[in-house]
Amino acid sequence: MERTLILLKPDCVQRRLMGRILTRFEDKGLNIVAMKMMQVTPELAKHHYAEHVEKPFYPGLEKFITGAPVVAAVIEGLEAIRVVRELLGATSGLKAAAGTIRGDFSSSRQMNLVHASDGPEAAAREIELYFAAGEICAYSPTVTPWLKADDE
Ligand code: FUP
Repeated sequence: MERTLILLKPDCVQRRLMGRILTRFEDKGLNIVAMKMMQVTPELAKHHYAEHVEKPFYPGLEKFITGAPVVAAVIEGLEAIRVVRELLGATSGLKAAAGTIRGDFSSSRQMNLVHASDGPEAAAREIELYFAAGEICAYSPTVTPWLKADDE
């Protein structure tokens, strides 16, 4: 089992797409084990996007990500980091394949609705950035035996 961090970004909240997008993860059989709505501060944005802080697009990205609340969540499942990234599609909504979340709902590189960790190190770092250990609820949904075989 892997865990990954997602953020429903301000455009997702403002466009009232939270429910429809969370449903895509639930429909896939992934398990939401932590979730909260929160305001990203400029300080948190700089930690989250540490690799981008010096880039020319960063000021606009910070203004966007701090411009309305986000919903942060931890998603758990087999190969969850890759599976969630594939459900999102390419970074730019203009390039993302139809059928992916961004391909279906976004026409923007910046306003691409959802963030997801891009690897195991990022997932560990980002989960810790947004959640205390006690905020993560490990549980096994009763439907689990109908989602995968025992040896998967
Ligand atoms: P991703 O891994 O899909 O989150 O994408 P990146 O790490 O490459 O970029 C982080 C965020 O910066 C993306 F959500 C999009 C945004 N971005 C811009 O707004 N402008 C750019 O020129 C590049 C990225």
